[in-house]
Amino acid sequence: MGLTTRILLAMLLGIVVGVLFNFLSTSQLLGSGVTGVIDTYLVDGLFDIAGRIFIASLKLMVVPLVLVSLICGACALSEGSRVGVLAVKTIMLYLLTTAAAITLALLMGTLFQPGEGMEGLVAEATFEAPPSPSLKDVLIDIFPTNPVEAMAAGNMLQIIVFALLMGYAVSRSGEPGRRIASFFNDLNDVIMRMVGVLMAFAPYGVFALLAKLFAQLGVEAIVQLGKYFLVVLATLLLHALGVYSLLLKLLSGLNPVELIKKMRPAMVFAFSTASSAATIPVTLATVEKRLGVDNKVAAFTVPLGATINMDGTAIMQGVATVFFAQMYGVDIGLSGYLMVILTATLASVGTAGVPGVGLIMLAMVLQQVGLPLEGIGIILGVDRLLDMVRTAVNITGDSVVSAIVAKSEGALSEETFNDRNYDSAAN
Ligand code: DAS
Repeated sequence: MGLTTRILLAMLLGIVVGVLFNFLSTSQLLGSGVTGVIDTYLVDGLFDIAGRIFIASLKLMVVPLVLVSLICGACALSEGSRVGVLAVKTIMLYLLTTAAAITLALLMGTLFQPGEGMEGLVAEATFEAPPSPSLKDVLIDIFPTNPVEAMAAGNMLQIIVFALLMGYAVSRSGEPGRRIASFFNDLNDVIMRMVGVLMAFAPYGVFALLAKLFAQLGVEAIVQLGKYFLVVLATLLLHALGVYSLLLKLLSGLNPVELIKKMRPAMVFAFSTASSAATIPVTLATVEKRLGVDNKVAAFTVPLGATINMDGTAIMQGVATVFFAQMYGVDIGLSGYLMVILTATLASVGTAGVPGVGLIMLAMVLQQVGLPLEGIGIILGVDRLLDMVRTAVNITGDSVVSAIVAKSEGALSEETFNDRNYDSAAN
């Protein structure tokens, strides 16, 4: 049985076991003693430990993989001096898909009115908005003052800038540069092999994360905010299966069904971890080995996308903004909606893909349009599950843009892309 199949089965099994434990806990069918043992030794014990180790093992590989693979990619790109063109194409497509996502979300929120009749809902918790970074701060912060500090902090944009600069310099260094490039290519192979080794343990990690989450998931919050939850979910699916498919077909002629089937392992990782950043090693390996995107493109587009391209997050922010405007009876008008699109798109540029970052950015968006932040405390209860789904959408958007850009640069193997061996997973 291939790794992809095992990961998908582990996901389903984790959800079933989690829901079962949730039912036993809420129904007290087995008595508080047995339920207490399950919670203590399994849910908060074995599952919690295995899940955290799994996420740590993924995060372990992010910085070395992004740094080394991007230096290799930049070396190869610089020979064709295509770095600038690649960067412009990639960033333009990422901003386009994010703006499309939030526009779709505002339309769906206006159409289905999730906030209608929700006046008087009480917030679960208060929420302080972090200061909104200005465009100037975001641009200045992209350039590292200390590469070691950037790597230690996992500052993806600064690591990307440093790696691009280093790769460019290596490609301009004649014979010594060729030796260094060869070293980095060998090192990249070793790191990708390490990712493959870690992925072999993925089914256990995915099972543990999902079993724990669904064992503790509060269903009542989802019922109370059912309409909001369903509108976000429907918009995420519409964007992932509709907008991405259209974009991929129109701009590259590639088959969107193939892409979705091949990206399943990375989607499950993103869903399980709720972190685009932690999923980078899997997204990168999957985009290269299963979609056939050359490393010189994927090494740039995937880490960049995990940081600045969060379409799923933008969708939640769009629907949540309409939900709050309706709930508080505030008419933010067309200018307000345009401000939401701009703020949400910019807010996603400077924030890393980690669990819950979408809510932090939502605070910036709400502040921009003058909506009270208390509303965030109301949707907190359903946000974890939505975060997992929108993270899977985020990395899917990264893979779609990677394939489009690679195809346009003649850096995508269509033979690999169309190869139906779905278990030649990324390892
Ligand atoms: N969990 C974030 C990510 O990793 C998305 C979000 O919080 O909305 O992409």
